[in-house]
Amino acid sequence: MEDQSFPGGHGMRIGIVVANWNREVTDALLEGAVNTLVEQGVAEEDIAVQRVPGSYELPQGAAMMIHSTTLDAVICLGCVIQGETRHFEFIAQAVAHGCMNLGLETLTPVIFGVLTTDTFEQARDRAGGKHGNKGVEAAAAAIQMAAFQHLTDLGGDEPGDLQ
Ligand code: DLZ
Repeated sequence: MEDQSFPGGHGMRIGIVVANWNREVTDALLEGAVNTLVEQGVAEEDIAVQRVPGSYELPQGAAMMIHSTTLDAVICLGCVIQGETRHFEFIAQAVAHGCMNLGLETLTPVIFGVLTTDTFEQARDRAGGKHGNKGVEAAAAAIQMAAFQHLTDLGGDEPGDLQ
């Protein structure tokens, strides 16, 4: 990590919900996320992975995880590709709003790790290709938000101290 003050993930328990649609891409996002969590100190046994059919089901899958087990954050991983249909807009917007609302309602950080691209190639480029891996970014965001929440739970430092 570039930021030396980045909080570690030791002792954190992180859920990951992954969509099966465009699985080649979502598997690469999952790999990037899990590797990053482990590199940052999250124990492998504290990473819970669940699969859902498509990105549309990600918020509901995340809600099920939050309500059935104790988690410090949930990462939603998916890949929505603009096709011939208007499914793209409906799915992408529903997932984005669903993740945001779930995080606000439960105060468990819900991380939006969903690629929304015009082509499959663009998605591949962002799942371990020339434009990095959004799964890595999502894992970093999960740790940062979980640490933020721990600080606020303790009523201690200002959130700004995490920057
Ligand atoms: C139906 C659909 C379509 C057309 N495209 C995608 C996509 O690009 N990425 C994705 O994750 N899921 C897609 N789906 C499936 C929906 O997310 C959902 O699983 C189904 O509509 C069933 O609710």
